[in-house]
Amino acid sequence: MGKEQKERSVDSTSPMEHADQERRERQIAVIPHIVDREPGIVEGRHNEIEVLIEQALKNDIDPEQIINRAMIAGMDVVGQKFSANEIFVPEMLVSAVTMSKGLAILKPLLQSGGDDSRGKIIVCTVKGDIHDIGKNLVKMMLEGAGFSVTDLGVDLSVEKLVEQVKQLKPDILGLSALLTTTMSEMQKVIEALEKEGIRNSLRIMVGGAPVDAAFAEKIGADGYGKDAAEAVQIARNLMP
Ligand code: B1M
Repeated sequence: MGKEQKERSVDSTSPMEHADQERRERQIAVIPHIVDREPGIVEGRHNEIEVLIEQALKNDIDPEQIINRAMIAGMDVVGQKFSANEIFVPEMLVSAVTMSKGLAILKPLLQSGGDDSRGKIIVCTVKGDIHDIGKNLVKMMLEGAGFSVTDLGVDLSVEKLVEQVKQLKPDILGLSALLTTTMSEMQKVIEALEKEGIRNSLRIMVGGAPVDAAFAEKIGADGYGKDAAEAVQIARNLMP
């Protein structure tokens, strides 16, 4: 390609695309100042999160961007600070409360108002694990995508889960674990469903920070979602 031709192709972006790009850059730049990682989630300012989110929305920032770029990023900072002994469980808990409050505010904006007819899903956090923010987010996104989701909560025993699967007959079972020590519970669930002869009546999707695709395959799960958006994609693919 000649120099002149190259320049022309670089300039070929339409004014609309330029405007879109500028808008995106402006939004990304403004997020840290509004739902700031520091005052917002990391410092657990639960009394201010509503106002911070309102400001972000007024600035035309997409709810999913607020969640992913500001809030989840904030929780990652919390995790790093906890690992470095800069903060402890009580502070982590206040950040979690702030995060949950923020998600509740944004929830209606993520709902599609669909007819819940895409399929039936059970979600829960496995036995021994009380982390529920990621699981709640996955639930919200699945509902937003039109699935009917039953949330069985946290720290759920294998026995209770098997009982609920028999009763509710979901298309998909979604298991979340945030601790390396509770990942093995996922395998126990699958083994228990196999023992009951109902493993093949549903699809199993797993996720959570320590989980990956290789682990999912190793324990015989049908799918792994890296984040809530991917979980929706996987759930769609898992539906018959
Ligand atoms: Co805990 N905690 N925590 N904690 N905590 C972690 C997980 C940790 C990584 C922090 C750290 O050390 N850096 C560490 C685990 C280390 C490990 O096992 N390798 C840890 C620890 C050690 C602990 C305790 C043991 C601390 C203690 O008591 N000494 C204790 C355990 C309690 C228990 O469960 N038995 C504990 C307690 C807590 C709080 C209660 C204080 C609080 C949880 C409050 C709550 O959930 N209601 C808490 C928090 C907040 C965290 C961090 C900081 C944040 C977790 C979070 O909410 N992230 C976390 C560090 C971190 O992850 N950065 C940490 C935001 C959320 C949106 O992301 O949950 O990853 P996540 O979910 C994502 C994906 O993973 C995925 O999609 C979500 C959205 O993108 N996903 C799925 C999740 N589930 C899915 C399911 C799917 C598909 C995708 O399909 C079904």
